[in-house]
Amino acid sequence: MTNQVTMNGPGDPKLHFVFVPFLAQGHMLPMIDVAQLLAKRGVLATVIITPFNASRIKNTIDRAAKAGLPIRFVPLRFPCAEVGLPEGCENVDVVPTAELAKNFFEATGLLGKPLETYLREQQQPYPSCMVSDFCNPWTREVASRLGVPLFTFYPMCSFFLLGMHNILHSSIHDAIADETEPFVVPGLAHKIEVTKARTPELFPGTEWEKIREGIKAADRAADGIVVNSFSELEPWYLERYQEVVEKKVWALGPLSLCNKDAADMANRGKKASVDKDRCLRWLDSMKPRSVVYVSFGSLTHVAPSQIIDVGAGLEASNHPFIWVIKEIENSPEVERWMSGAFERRTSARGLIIKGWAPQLMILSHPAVGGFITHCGWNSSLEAISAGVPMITWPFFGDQFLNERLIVDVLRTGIMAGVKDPWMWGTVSNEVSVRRDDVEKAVRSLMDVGDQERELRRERATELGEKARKAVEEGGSSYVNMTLLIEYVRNKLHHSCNPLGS
Ligand SMILES: *[C@@H]1O[C@H](CO)[C@@H](O)[C@H](O)[C@H]1NC(C)=O
Ligand SMILES: *[C@H]1O[C@H](CO)[C@@H](O)[C@H](O)[C@H]1NC(C)=O
Ligand SMILES: CC(=O)N[C@H]1CO[C@H](CO)[C@@H](O)[C@@H]1O
Repeated sequence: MTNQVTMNGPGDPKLHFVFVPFLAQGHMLPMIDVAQLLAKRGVLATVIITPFNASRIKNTIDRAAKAGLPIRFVPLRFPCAEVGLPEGCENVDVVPTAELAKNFFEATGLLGKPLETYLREQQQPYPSCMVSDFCNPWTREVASRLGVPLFTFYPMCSFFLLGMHNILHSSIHDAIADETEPFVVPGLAHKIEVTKARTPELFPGTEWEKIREGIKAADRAADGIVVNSFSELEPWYLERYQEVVEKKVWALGPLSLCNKDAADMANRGKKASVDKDRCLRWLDSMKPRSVVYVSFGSLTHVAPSQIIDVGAGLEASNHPFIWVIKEIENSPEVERWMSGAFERRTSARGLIIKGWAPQLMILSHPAVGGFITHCGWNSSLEAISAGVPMITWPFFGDQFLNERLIVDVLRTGIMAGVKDPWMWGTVSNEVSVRRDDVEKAVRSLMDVGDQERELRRERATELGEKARKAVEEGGSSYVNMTLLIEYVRNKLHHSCNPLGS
């Protein structure tokens, strides 16, 4: 084969990054952000998606196309029927039951062949590397058959990754019988106290063993790891994590900051369920830093009794609020309670969004002074970037360790007081945080005059500034991206790939 590579600049082979996101909102959007950032630096980016997701992220796709960025979105047919999933079930947040989650992973695994075929058919330019979500360990074989480097993308922070690594390698879990007995995570720079229940393995039990082993194998084979974080946020943890995994870890975040203008921000994810202008007008009418924003993320399912206690606590706090209630949580019981006296009593200072909220736009508004969050990493990082202090309310997965990072290390948040983790795919009937505690947390975070509150706010503001600097030209994440591009370019020059020069 002759050198059929198109040129970027003098003597530079055109770089082509192939992105394989995991089909869950919180994984997909940050990875598309990486793709967009690279495309803005002149690198060709291909993002593998499915038809379902194509319709969901249509806004993002349209805007990338309008901006003339060298980015392609390639929908591959998602094999629902082959694995017994209902048609259209192409995103983890629409998988109907927890049992079917395994089928979902099985279906993603079947994308390997069509992906390879597609990439081979694309003559120009041949892929230079693959960036794959860690939940897609099947990409290891595709990358290896194509002879290109693989990078694993973790939409998480290295505090969590290192913490879990240390916990699993020290076998400290085995030494503890009680799920609720506190222990200190070994080998960290801070004293971080957790329990077994709050540090679950991501894919626990024998039924997930294949996935777990696959992830380990893909990590070993990978040239490096990409995380949605930035050096100034967790310098010690990033360094140490590189040491333990013995490979480079590129921190490219906060990725959401690549959506600078309001339209980009408002247009993330699904179509918003609230008129954006109305939302903005409402925020504009509020005093600076007076509003508390409440959202529990896209995957959790909060029980009606808990929703009612959140509402009662918000009302009792006397602070203005924006509160997101997902469709799935808007049960007849909740609806009845809302449309009764609650909505009337709080209509002057409460905006309730039923469905999907333009979160980035809300968090970036000067009227917002606090965020009750489920501590999903993307939401946490969005709040950190916006300089907004948090009330932490974790549910599952990495969220409990993220809470510790926010409360103990960054000290930009306080705890709502959640005790037990939530089981994915269930609706608990129990109230995890009672209305009085919701009220108390909102008051501690938002009431004016408390010195601790002012210091927390200052720390949050400073961190937000550092976050924004990190992604600017010359900032740490910007430079990390340059280094990643150079790394891939070097590989291309030195590989035996027929397309390397
Ligand atoms: C990312 O940038 C930081 C700060 O500039 C630097 O210390 C680190 O080595 C870079 N990471 C990689 C993988 O090059
Ligand atoms: C993060 O998750 C929240 C809620 O789950 C969502 O509103 C937001 O758009 C997500 N952002 C990214 C970057 O995925
Ligand atoms: C092909 C496919 O499954 N399309 C679905 C995409 O998502 C929308 C809702 O977001 C569905 O209505 C489509 O059927």
